[in-house]
Amino acid sequence: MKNEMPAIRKRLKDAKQVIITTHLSPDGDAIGSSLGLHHFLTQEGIPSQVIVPNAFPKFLQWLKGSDEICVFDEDKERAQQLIEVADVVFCLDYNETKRTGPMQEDLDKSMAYKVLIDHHIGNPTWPDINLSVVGASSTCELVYDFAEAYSNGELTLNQDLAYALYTGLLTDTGNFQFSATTPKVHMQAARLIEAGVQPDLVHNHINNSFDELRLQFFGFCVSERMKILKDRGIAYMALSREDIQQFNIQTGGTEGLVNEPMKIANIDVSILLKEDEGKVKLSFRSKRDIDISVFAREFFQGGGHRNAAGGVSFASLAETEEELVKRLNNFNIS
Ligand SMILES: [Mn+2]
Repeated sequence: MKNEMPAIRKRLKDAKQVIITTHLSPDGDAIGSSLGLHHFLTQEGIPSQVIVPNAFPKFLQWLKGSDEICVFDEDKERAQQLIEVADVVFCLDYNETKRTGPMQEDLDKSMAYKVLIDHHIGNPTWPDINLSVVGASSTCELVYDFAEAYSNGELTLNQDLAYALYTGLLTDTGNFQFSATTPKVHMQAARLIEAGVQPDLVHNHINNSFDELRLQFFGFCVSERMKILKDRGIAYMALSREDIQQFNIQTGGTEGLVNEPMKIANIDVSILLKEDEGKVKLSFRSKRDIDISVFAREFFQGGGHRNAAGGVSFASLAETEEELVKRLNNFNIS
């Protein structure tokens, strides 16, 4: 990352408007990395504005600065204006602009200097500078690296920055359990704790913040909707819009649900199908070296990481389920 710093430093010094963007339906890593970078730039005396495509879940709204985030689909005129005048755009936790949903057109039009920091599989050619590392635990890990490289190894971590980055490390590693949880990730987490992060506080905000109905919804999904493909080590849950509405589930309310079947010892793959307006969203999880992103890309226009991927289908929920089972039956899980 070091080699790119002089160029970025110069761009940032000359910039009149710096914006930080992330993907649609922002998760802990998307918001954590965006706010982490924002707090770092603020510390460096560089003003910046975070813009996200749509609303993000309540369990992230305690992070400092989250109330100043511009939400594109709620404040379109302002967001468009910011993108239009921006001279530097940071693109965090995505590598295709289509992942920004309603923001895509404005981002594609923008002539700003684009800096990509991401950890998803892909080989984008559109960024001016690409600091991505495929296989890194999280974009937060890479924003930490960026901040360190930018400060020539003399990084001061303020508490707001530390909380933001810790949040993404925690959520994208599934509470430090996925295989990308390297010694380096723990080392960064240690530094963030030294900087004032209370791990239990983050954990409670993120993981222990269900309301009663949401936990009942998880129970319902596991007991009424989970199907297991015997001898294949695969579990999936297909949720209709009614299922979701019945429990009054809001944006981000199904977060983590796909991980529930993974708690079963001989389940190696878990898939969540979620009916949405005119489409079905799919989430995939796998254990060990099973690359589920290949399956997601090949059959469901998706992609992501080896052990966590997403996809979409424009058929009905029942048809998608049928298609999924058919494809799974021909898929070689090693
Ligand atoms: Mn991520």
